[in-house]
Amino acid sequence: MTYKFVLFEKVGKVGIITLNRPEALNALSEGLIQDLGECLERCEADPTLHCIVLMGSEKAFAAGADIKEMQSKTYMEAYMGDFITKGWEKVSSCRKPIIAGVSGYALGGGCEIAMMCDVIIASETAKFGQPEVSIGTMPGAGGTQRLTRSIGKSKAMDMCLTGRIMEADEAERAGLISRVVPVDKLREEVLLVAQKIASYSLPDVMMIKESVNRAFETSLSEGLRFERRLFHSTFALEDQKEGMRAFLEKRPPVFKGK
Ligand code: DAK
Repeated sequence: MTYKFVLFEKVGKVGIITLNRPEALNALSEGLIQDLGECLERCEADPTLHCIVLMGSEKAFAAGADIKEMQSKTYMEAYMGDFITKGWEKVSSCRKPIIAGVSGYALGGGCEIAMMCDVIIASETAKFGQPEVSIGTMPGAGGTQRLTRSIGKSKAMDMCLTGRIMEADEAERAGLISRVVPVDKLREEVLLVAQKIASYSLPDVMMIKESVNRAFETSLSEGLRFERRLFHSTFALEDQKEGMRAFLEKRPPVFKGK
């Protein structure tokens, strides 16, 4: 299947989605978000895919929601139409791990989509920001919430209230991203990380993702209980028996994803 605004390719067990609206710096139009949502659904449904990579171009991961589409919307149109909610939630509700590979601008909704992913790996040229305040609005896809949980109140306030840009090195120090790599190595590094994750047992990987995400929704004691329950359940996996047997037999494991 092909899409108008995203490119899709499979490399082994990794699905690579590339946002592809270069003339608008990958501004997240309704069409692009719809394509992204459909492509993610397809990755979720494909049992041969264990990990997803989401990238943009070298100049822009995404420069935000499409301002041309939004500018003339009325309050009633936005509220009653649940404006740009649907496709966006496909990213945060995806159960397989998603690695964002960010180069260039990740602004507004672009920064928010990156934060919906599980790991952000950025090139040295990456620029993160929530500049909505500068165009008369505010972050609307999790910017005030995920950024605050990620980099703390003071920096999140600074970003959202001033609309300033945060370069890759600061983003790494602040904990927004996990690694910074040279721009010409970004795809290769992101793919290596995705392939590493994809080499493990898929149910294990999905449970780890679910458990880490619980940390944002629960108290510590409830989160620990949740983690313990999932940990116990991994003993029902053939992959747990195989993984530990392989360790004892000093050979690489062969995971079956069950
Ligand atoms: N929307 C539409 N077009 C955009 C765009 C955007 N966000 N960003 C760039 N473009 C277009 C430009 O209009 C230009 O098109 P032409 O004029 O050539 O037709 C083309 O991309 C190249 O852009 P520039 O000429 O401006 O390129 P520069 O290198 O000079 O500047 C820039 C790059 C990224 C600094 C600049 O383009 C810029 O400031 N862009 C806007 C950034 C921004 O304000 N983003 C935040 C948008 S608000 C929600 C979900 C999401 C959201 C809200 C709610 N829900 C789920 C409820 C998100 C809101 C936002 O993201």
